[in-house]
Amino acid sequence: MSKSITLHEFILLNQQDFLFATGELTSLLNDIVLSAKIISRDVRRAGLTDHVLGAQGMVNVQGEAQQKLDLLADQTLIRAFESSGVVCGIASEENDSFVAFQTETSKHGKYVVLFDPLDGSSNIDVNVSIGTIFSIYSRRSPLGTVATMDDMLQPGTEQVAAGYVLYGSSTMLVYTTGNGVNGFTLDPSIGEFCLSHPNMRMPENGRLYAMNEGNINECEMGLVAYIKYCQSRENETGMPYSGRYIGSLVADFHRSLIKGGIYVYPAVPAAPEGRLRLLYECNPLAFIAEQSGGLATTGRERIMEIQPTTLHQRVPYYIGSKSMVEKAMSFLT
Ligand code: AFP
Repeated sequence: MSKSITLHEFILLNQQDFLFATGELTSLLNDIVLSAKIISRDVRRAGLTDHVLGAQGMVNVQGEAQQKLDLLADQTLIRAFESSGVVCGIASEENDSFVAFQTETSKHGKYVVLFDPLDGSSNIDVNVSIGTIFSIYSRRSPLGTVATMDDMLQPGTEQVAAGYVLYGSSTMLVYTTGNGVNGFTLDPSIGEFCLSHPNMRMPENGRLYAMNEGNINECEMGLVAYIKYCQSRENETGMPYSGRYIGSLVADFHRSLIKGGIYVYPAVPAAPEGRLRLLYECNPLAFIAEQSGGLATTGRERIMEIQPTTLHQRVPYYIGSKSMVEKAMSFLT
């Protein structure tokens, strides 16, 4: 049997991909790997200990009930980034504002990290897949100073790296640094992520569509027509597509990455800008989608080209197989 490559080895082997590499991004990715192992351990124990399952009793800036595991994951990541020495600040879906680290070492950190510590948290208590999503940017403010809002509000095209950890039937970490997408599965017996999905390519087309169809009567006519097309024999397969919706974007996206498919979260009256957050969810997955051959748009414009104006900005989201996203967009006026 050939020896599997661990994520740690893979990151080191690919360090030369980064122009003027100093090892700092490598070290940051390794911090994320360690946090992923800690969060995965906590997720796997959900239900066994009191401090993991259930609501924390607080509501986040988006008005959503925070789960205990949301906060545990958030704190795990913030601690890792604060002590990394290469990150000057972070922004997280769970916090009202961004955090600028205050130590001298942090002020010299080159990077900012934006993340959703636990995406799909309403699925925690029902034992359905959830995930962590992250996005890394080079800071814009001068080295030696504290991070600023300007560091956080960068378009997705500026991402240096992005990825997600999926706590599913196994724990997987998928990431890109702009040179394709690779996936690693956590082998619990050795506590290491091993390269299991090298050079991931999203199928150009698919026959699975995902959206919260409870909202269908609230959607714009073009989207209603596209969903009818998915359900008809009019599409190129001559058979209705299958509907699949987990309600954890990261898990729905992962399925599209492997099998092909489209995920849509449109603007609806209850969420006039859409529900998903540009900085924590949409941009990182858009980077992975594009790097694997897929597409991510608002239905009208490329997600990664949007200039963010606020930290918790939301956007309509169409992501998945290139042909399917293009087809969906052709229905919108
Ligand atoms: P939470 O992380 O707050 O549970 O949000 C999950 C999410 O952002 C995304 O992962 C889901 O696809 C989407 O919301 C689910 O929204 P609906 O419940 O409206 O379908």
